[in-house]
Parts: sequence; C-alpha cells; structure tokens
Amino acid sequence: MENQSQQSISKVGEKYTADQISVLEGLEAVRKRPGMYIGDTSTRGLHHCVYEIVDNAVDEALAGYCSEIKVIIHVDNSVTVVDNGRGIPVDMHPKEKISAAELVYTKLHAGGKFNEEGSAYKVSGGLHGVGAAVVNALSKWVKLEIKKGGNKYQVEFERGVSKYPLKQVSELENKSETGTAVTFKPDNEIFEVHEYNYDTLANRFREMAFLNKGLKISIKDERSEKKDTFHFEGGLVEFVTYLNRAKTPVHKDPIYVSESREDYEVEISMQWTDSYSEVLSGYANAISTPGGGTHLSGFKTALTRVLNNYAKENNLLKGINTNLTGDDMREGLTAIISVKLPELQFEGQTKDKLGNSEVEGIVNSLVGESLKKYFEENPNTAKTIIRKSVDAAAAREAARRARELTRRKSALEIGGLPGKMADCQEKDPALCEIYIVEGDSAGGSAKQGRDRKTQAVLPLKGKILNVEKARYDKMLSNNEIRMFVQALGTGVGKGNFDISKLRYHKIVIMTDADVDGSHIRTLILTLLYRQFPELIEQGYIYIAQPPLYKYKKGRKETYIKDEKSLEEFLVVNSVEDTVISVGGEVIDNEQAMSIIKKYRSYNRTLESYDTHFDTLLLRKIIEDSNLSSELLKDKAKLSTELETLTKYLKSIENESLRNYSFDIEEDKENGTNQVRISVKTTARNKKFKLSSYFLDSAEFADLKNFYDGVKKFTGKKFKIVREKNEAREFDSLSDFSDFIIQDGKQGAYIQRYKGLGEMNPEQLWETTMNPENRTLLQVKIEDTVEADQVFSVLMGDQVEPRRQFVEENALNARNLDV
Ligand code: 1YM
Repeated sequence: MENQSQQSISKVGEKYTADQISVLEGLEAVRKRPGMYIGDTSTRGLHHCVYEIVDNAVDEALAGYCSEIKVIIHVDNSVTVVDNGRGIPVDMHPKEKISAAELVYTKLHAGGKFNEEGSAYKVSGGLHGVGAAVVNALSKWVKLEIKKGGNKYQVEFERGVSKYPLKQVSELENKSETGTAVTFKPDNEIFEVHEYNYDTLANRFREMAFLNKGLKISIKDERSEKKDTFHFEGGLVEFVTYLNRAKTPVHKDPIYVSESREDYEVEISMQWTDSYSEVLSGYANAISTPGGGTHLSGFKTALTRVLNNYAKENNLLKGINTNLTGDDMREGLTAIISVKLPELQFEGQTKDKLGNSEVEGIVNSLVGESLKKYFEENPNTAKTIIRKSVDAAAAREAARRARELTRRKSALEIGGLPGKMADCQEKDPALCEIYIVEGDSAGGSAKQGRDRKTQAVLPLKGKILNVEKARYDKMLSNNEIRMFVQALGTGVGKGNFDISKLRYHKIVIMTDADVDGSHIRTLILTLLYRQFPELIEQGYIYIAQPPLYKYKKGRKETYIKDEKSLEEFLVVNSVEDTVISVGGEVIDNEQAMSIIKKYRSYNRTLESYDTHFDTLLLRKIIEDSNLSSELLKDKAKLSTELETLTKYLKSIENESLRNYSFDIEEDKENGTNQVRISVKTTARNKKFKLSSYFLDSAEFADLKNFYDGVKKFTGKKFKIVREKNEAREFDSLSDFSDFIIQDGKQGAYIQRYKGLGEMNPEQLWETTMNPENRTLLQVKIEDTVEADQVFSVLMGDQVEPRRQFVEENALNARNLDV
C-alpha cells in the first residue's frame, strides 16, 4: 500500500512544496479509505458524490446568494452541477500560494475557514466543507469553472491533482454574471457501480427543494432525456401536500410552524388524513434523520401535551374511559420536522439519529406554544383531530380485547398454531423458514415438497385484507391475518410485538407469477410494512422466485424464470456454432445475440402498450415520425405530420384491417395541443389521446432510445450458416430474429406454468424451495417516507395518484412482474 501511494504521487511528475505533498497525502488517504468519507463505494457512495457538490451550492443558496441549481447527468455518467451564486473565491491564498478554489478542491479540513473571520460555512449537511476535496480525490477528472468579477476562470484536476493552476479563460459578456460549475467523473477504479440512477437523484433534489423553499433545482439526464424541475414557494407545506397526495386529509390546509430561538430554527408542517399510518420525517440542517432523535421526541411530547390539554379544557373527552396516547393522536398524521442548528451531533449505529440534547427542549417549547395558539384559532381542526384520536383509542382498546380473546382461545384450542399450517421440526428460529403460499393447492405441493426439518408452510386462501384501508381492530378480526400473526409468534401492535419471539428468520412470500399473484404479494407486503416493519428492517422477509417456464429437449430439462430469460436462452441455443453476417460482414456471435436481444426487448416493450395504445401506430411514431411535445405546440406543423402519418396508415389499411382517424384539439391545461385518435378494427373501436405528457414521458424516451440502438440493423440482410448446413438469408432483422427464436425452440417442449399449483411437489422443491438452487429476493426498505408513498398510492382510495404512479412506473412494474 505504501508503495502504491508513493507511486501515484510521483506519477504526476512535478516538483512539490511541502504543503502540496501534505495535500496529496490527504487525497491518498481518501482514495485508500473512501468508505470513511462517503460511506461506501457502491450505489450510495456514487450518488453521495453528487450530493456533496450540490450541498455546496445549497449552502450558497442558504447564505442568500444563489437561487438556482442545475444538475446534468451526461452519457458517460459524468455529472455537471451549476449554480448562480457568487462563485468560489479565486484569490490567492497568502500562505498556500494557490487559489482558494483549488484549496477547496484539494485540501481536507480546509472547509470554509478561508476568509479571516472564518465564516460558519456548511449548513446544508455533508462533510463539513471537505466534500469538494473528497469528490475530487475520488474522481477520474474534475473540471471547475467559475464566473466572478466579470471573468471566467477554470481549473482541472485528475484524481485530485490539479493539471494547471487556476487560470482566467475569458471575459464575460455580462460582467455581473456569477456562479460555479463543476463537472466530475467518478473514478471507475474506486467505485464498483458506475451508473447514476435518475430517480435516486431526482428524489433527493425534490426533497431538497421542499426543504429550501424558493430554491429552484433542475435535473436533466442526457442518457434518456428525462428531466425535472423542483421549485416550491410553499416549502414544507407543499411537501406535506405532496406526501398526502394519495390520502384523504381530514382538515383543509397543512398546519405550519416556523420559529427560531438564538441559533436554532424549527420548521414544521403537518396534516392529518383518514389513513391509519403515521409518517414523521425529520431533518437536521436538511439532512434526513431516519433514526429520529431529539427533534422528533421534542415534537411528539409537545403535540401530545397540547392536544391533551385542549381536549380537557374543552371537555372533549366526556364519557371516554381510556386515556389518549401519543400514538392515538398521531394516527393518520403526516409531519415534517426540520431543524437548523450550529453544531450537529449524530448518534446510533448508522449515525442517522439527531443527538443534540438541547434540541428536544427547544422544539418542545417552540412547537408547543405555536400549536396551542393554532388550535385556539382553529377550533374545528382541533376538534376533528381529537375526534379522530378518540376513535383510534377506541380501536386500540377493541384490538386489545380481541387479542386477549384469541390468546386465550388459541392457547386452549390449537396450541398457538393455525390448523392449516405445516410446521417444521427444527426449533431454532435462525434455522427455520416459513413459506407463505397463495392458495390451498400450491400450499399442498409446498407441504409435500419442502424440507420438513427446516421449512414450514402456511397457505393463505384468496386475497388477504388490505390493511391500508382497515384499522388495527378490523385487521385482527380477519381470519387470514390472524393465522399469519399466530404463525410468526411475535404478536402484533405497539407494546405487544416482540421480535425475540419470532419463530422463523426467513419469511418467504411465494405467489404465482401473474397479476393476481403480484397483487397478493403486495397485500402481504403492505401488512408487513404497516404492522411488522421491524421484520423488514432486520432482513427477515424474502420473495420466492418460482420459474415461469420449463424447457425440455431430449433428457435436458431447464427451468427458466421469465419470458425475457426464455428468449435469451432460445437465442443462445440457436446461435451456438453458427457464423452470422450482417450486410455481408461477419459479426461475432456475442454481438449477434446482443442485437437480437435488443430488438426483441424493443418489440416486447412496444407490445406492452397494446392495452392503452395501438402498437402499429406507436411503432410508426417511434420509428419514423417527428412527433414531439415541441411539434404539438405548432398546429400547422402538427397537421402536416399527421397527414404523412395518415398516408402511410392508409397504404397499409388492408393489411392491418384498421382504420385510423386523428383530431387535433387544444390542451388548455398545458397550453398546447393534443391529438385524439380513434382506431376502428373489425372487432372493436379504440379511442385514446396523444398528449405532451406522453411524448415527454420517460417511457417514450426509453422506446426512442431502444429503437436508436437497433435502427442501423433493421433493414440489413442477415445470413446465418450452421456447420455443414446450407446458409439461410433474411431480408430484415425482424425476419432474422423470428427465425432465431423459432430455431431455438426446435425439437424442444416448452411448458409455461400458469401457477404454482401446476408444479408437482418435486418440481416446486427443485426450482423454488431447495436452498441450493433457489434464488430469493430479500425485501429491503431504503427510505421509509418513500415506502409510505408507494403503499399509500398503490393501496389507498385515491384513483388519480395510483393511475399516475402505475403509468410512471409502468416499465419498472412490468420488469418486476415478469
Ligand atoms: C456547483 C458547486 O461550490 N458553489 C459555491 C461555493 C462557494 C461559494 C459560492 C462561496 C462561499 C463563500 C464566499 C464563503 C464556496 N466557497 C468556499 C470558500 N457550487 C459551489 N458558491 N464566496 C463564495 O463561504 O464565504 C468553499 S465553497 F471556502 F472558498 F469560501
């Protein structure tokens, strides 16, 4: 290791001053132990680099000098972050003899103490001012551009070392323009993962824009043309409205509190909905604190006290024989608690819990006073909330009685285990697994096929209750859920759940690979997430992966997990031992397979739109039309484009047996036009619209990209020669890929399993339950607020957010489902 660091220092081949050597040693330390600075070198660390740079721009915004931040992901996974702040200082540092900007990017622990007064730099979080140097050390290259004082400056670095001193590159046309632009490419030698995930970054920036009201953050992905702009004048109030979009609020506007005392700022927004879950999300200096901490406990104490006092003073608890607990009051509450403070202290194993003890009292007293005032001024809201808490308390009481009853009954009748269940012999939970299986027939196969020593099976019949729409008491009266709870052994609910009583350390959900199966899986996951979150956190929950196909040729039997894998398998089979050429040029088989795979994926994706669009038309739009959201705005150009399209469609009318008509109409909401399309076939009449929403969507961009990847091959002639056989020629990629798939099927028997029940016990064991062959997916929750969203959107009552979610996630959902 020593040698290595020596080497990479001397590689640069320049003479160094003592100061610069200490800089290099600092950067080497970061490269040797990246984990210490950015957590890890996989997905999380990779994305963390962007947050570090963006944090510097956010700090500039918090200081009041920057209003807009732009982030661009480039095709090579380098990232540019631009802000319109003052620009990082470019003046020489008197002692270090390099510009302040270079210092910020090369020196650890240089954070912010540049100006003599030592400005309290860094409020937005992260690495206390060394973020830029850390990112630089972990980047293959960095380019820094600064606009300041009427000039543009620039400096570039390679693996943390500057290639030349900061230099002025031009004078600005607009002399008053200022800002900083940083482009960096994370070093492939350091990171195991190299691709940025658009949604991960976009979600973080949405959150940051909510937390810093007025700040505009935009993100653009040049790999897919996805883009978003986040800008919320309403800040936390808009955040809560966003989080509650799939829920039904029980009072109109979110409550908002913003108070400060000395160096401490407290900002809270909250709103109750008719749901039964609680979403409390805390931030300290805009850093998320999933572990909770003193800001949350201060908030909870204040809320309980104020509501209890209000209820008593206004005689709202008449005739109620149980106390209202904090949990009763927070049922259905969505709240964001954001604090800003001078010196952050984090606690807990993952350092995600706010530890500053002084914060508890400050939040408690500031929030207490404001809420008291709020409820006095808004008695109707206060009464609604208290009524809801009283209901929650009553439900809690009913559930307690129900639980007592089952406990007594089950102890007497069945020794604590549901009758339909088959338990395993082993008693050590760490070695035990339980398969939760859909339906009695699959349950039967699983019971016969399992390893009786360690595997238990619980069949659940039909759809279990959607707990998103049912309160605790109703949930416990549901038979399937009661069986499930009994089987786990932990009990359920606050004060009753005890993870040490868990009887199985692997809980495996095994449902059919179809729409119903995926719905049942979601219902079970909803139950687990809402009632047993600890089981997910501890990594006890898994999803089984039963195969969808069996391929049998002669004696050879192969189980294949989904349609995509089947196609890949067929392609590999068919291409083996052949020589393939395209347009007269021989290509290697790997490349041939990749072309076919891409082309098949493109077609599969196109076809998956069949339910809500016309595949033939969509193909034409993707492959050769100029339709775009830009074009929609221009009615004349749009008409011309549609005429061309009509001409083409008329020309194939007989062949396709379809009749298309287009109507342009105004899309007032978006200030553009949209096209109403009707397709008549002999069988039915389909109507749908083509809007800017669709043309700007990620799916549309995905399709375009897919097609771009195969375009140059579509019209080429393909030739394939198999040993000794005659050559076969094809006029297009479409014909060629059809042949390859058919050829891969030759002489084989392919069975598609419609459900688990179709597999016999041995097959189920071999493919899905045998620990030596099976693949299990472990269920993880990375972000609880995000997870709450997914469940409330998917399982709640609001139709529109669900429709939007399914549409936005259509491709992902399909990928998950197949
Ligand atoms: C795209 C990343 O880093 N912007 C940025 C950074 C700084 C300033 C302005 C800045 C800060 C101060 C004074 C100050 C930084 N400056 C320093 C240091 N965008 C991005 N924009 N003038 C400009 O804190 O007093 C560190 S970061 F230390 F040099 F002042």
